[in-house]
Amino acid sequence: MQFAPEPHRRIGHNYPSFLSPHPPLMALNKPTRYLLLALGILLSLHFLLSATHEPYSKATSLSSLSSVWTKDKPKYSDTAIPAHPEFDPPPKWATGGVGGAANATRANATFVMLARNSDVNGAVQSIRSIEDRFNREYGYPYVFLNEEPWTDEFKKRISVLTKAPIEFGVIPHDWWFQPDWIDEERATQGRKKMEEQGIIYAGSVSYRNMCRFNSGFFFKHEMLLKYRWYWRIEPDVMFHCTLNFDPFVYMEKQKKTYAFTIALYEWAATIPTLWDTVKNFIKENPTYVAANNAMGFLSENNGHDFNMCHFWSNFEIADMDFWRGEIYTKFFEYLDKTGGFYYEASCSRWGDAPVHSIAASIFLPKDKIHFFNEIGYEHPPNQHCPKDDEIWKKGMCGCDQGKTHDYGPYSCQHQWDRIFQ
Ligand SMILES: Nc1nc2c(ncn2[C@@H]2O[C@H](COP(=O)(O)OP(=O)(O)O)[C@@H](O)[C@H]2O)c(=O)[nH]1
Ligand SMILES: *[C@@H]1O[C@H](CO)[C@@H](O)[C@H](O)[C@H]1NC(C)=O
Ligand SMILES: *[C@@H]1O[C@H](CO)[C@@H](O)[C@H](O)[C@H]1NC(C)=O
Ligand SMILES: [Mg+2]
Repeated sequence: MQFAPEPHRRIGHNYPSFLSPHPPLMALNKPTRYLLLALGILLSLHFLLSATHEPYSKATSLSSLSSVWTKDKPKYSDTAIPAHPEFDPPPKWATGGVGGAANATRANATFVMLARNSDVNGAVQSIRSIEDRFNREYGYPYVFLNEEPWTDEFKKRISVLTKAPIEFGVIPHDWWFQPDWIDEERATQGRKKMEEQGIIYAGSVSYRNMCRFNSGFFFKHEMLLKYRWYWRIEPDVMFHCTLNFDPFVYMEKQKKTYAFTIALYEWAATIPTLWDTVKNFIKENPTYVAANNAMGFLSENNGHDFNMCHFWSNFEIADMDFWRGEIYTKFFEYLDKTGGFYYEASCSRWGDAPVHSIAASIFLPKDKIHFFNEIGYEHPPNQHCPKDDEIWKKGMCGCDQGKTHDYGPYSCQHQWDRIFQ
């Protein structure tokens, strides 16, 4: 495996040591060095321009350039590793829809993983699993996001696992950390109260940062802007079945917007402030509610109360243009302004799982939400394993069908199924 970056990428800064080319430049005398340097810059510019017909390299190289030259702007693009030169077939992007003018066979899509440097072993395991069961054949790119700079160790361990392009990005400060206008005393009280109730992650501020970031910001990151579709992956997850199809292309062809594998019932008895906020938003913006929506998944009484059903968002395949659109933007801002991500907290109530689920179920027609039965998926302690023998065999699934979450005690699959009956 060789990692020699394309020439135009060498302008990029901060190449991790394990990737760095070693120009024998320093051995030359001064004038020759400057001449070569000038030539190099010219050549690099040439490559930059000539590479612009390829959307991937265009966007990455331009963004890394701009962050080199604007000193005062913090950089959010850490490292970009291009696709392996021998990767076959080369990624072909769908423009104007699958089967459109370009007859493209690939979607405008990426994987995205939020992780800490300390998550490296779990991240390696997740990438190995998705490469094995799907992406080895498809070469969709990966974007890794972190509020801290990535360590060379993390980048090194990940970059050997795939031939697909990888980008390591840093999250803008204000998209991650608790905003100044949050009343810290009230937030502390909220955390204490939840801790007393024994709610998971109740005392953690960083968990709340993560929930808010995943709810309202990840899709605005400069590394994700150039993509429409994403597949969210977390450290320490497993994909149990070989995919004999491309889920991104499926989403695009079938005109889906949001897809899940596990739907959960959250039993925790909690004060319904998230739902009250949602209801107020709907009252103020009644036109945003979609006809034929999936409210029946969220509520037993036509929206009066929230039944705590949500899609388990550690797995998501979805259209970021929906999150970027007017309705979701207004919805997230409305929720965020209440401070609920910090005052009420615990992701089960004010987190990306219920927030994404509620938005998709109310602002989309229900047939735009898809359950991927074929995708065997495990995020401990829950897993989805296809119950249907045909699907399970065809996918060469490694999971125990008896362990599937689908109709277990905490599952909301019934609430999902019933809205189509
Ligand atoms: N960069 C970063 N990622 C985090 C942090 N906390 C959680 N994550 C990521 O956010 C996702 C959810 O966190 P996880 O610990 O798996 O929570 P759980 O699945 O709800 O138990 C995972 O992708 C984590 O790697 C954090 O403080 N910093
Ligand atoms: C797309 O593919 C179909 C069948 O493979 C072919 O008939 C058609 O001409 C192609 N369209 C374009 C624009 O290449
Ligand atoms: C991919 O999707 C993004 C977001 O919708 C869009 O800005 C970009 O132009 C698309 N790229 C291609 C090649 O279609
Ligand atoms: Mg997790």
